[in-house]
Amino acid sequence: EPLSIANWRWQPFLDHACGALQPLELEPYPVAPEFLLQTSQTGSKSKPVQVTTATWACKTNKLRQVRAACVEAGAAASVLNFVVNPSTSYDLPFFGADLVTLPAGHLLALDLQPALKTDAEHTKAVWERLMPIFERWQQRLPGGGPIPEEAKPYFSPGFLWTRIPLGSEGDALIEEAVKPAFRDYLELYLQLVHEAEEVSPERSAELLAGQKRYTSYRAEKDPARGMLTRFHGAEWTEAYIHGVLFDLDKKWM
Ligand code: DBV
Repeated sequence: EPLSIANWRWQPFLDHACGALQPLELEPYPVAPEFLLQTSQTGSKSKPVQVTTATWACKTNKLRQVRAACVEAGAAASVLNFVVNPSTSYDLPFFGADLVTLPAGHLLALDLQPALKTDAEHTKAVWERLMPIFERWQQRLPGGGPIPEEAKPYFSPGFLWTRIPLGSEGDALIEEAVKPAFRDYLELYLQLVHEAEEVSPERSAELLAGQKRYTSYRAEKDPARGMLTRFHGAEWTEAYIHGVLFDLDKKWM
């Protein structure tokens, strides 16, 4: 079912992704009600801000979990974090998008992230097709600045990463470069999914080990932890991060 959040900046991106997934045979991916939709208040007593955090999720035969974490908090924050977790029976990367609007500006990340970065069988064909897309769009966008050294094993060389100021020029850049980049990354990803064939149990075990490293890293270092904790409390946030957003350790498969 489509998810719609009033006045949410990233709604067109989620709508596009849901539309692009429609040709696949989508099955429900269960999410507990307190994570499907959570509302809270933030800001000061005199200037309260309503926060909505919502989750959209599904799965397919080849994709263990497709999920979007969506935050709408007016001027305080607007986020779409969209991650596709492939089944370990297929030699596929993750799709990751982090579209973040904060009072200080937009912070935007797109990537097809490897589970096994140093394994050419896992990366070569993906990177060859990703790099031209990366180059086309990154050159139109400002750089995002340094990323933590420890994060590097989890990025591809096609990691698109930009920081854009708020305002109409930034809005235009998002429309003219970030939106088509998002479409191109997702289109390539879904093409790779379409082409993927089942791997051996031995290969699947390697992919599982790589996915687990990636997922624990993302859960441990989630840059949204502080924000979500402020909005919804620590208990809810830890359960959301480990039980929904990066749940591979729980839903063993
Ligand atoms: N990031 C998440 C989830 C979010 C989320 C689940 C539900 O993984 C939002 C929300 N990312 C989010 C927020 C910030 C960032 C930052 C709110 C800002 C934190 C802050 O400034 O307070 C990409 N996202 C970042 C940063 C990076 C990424 C490198 C900056 C980190 C920093 O400065 O410390 N997230 C990272 C990444 C992917 C991703 C590579 C995949 C493409 O999703």
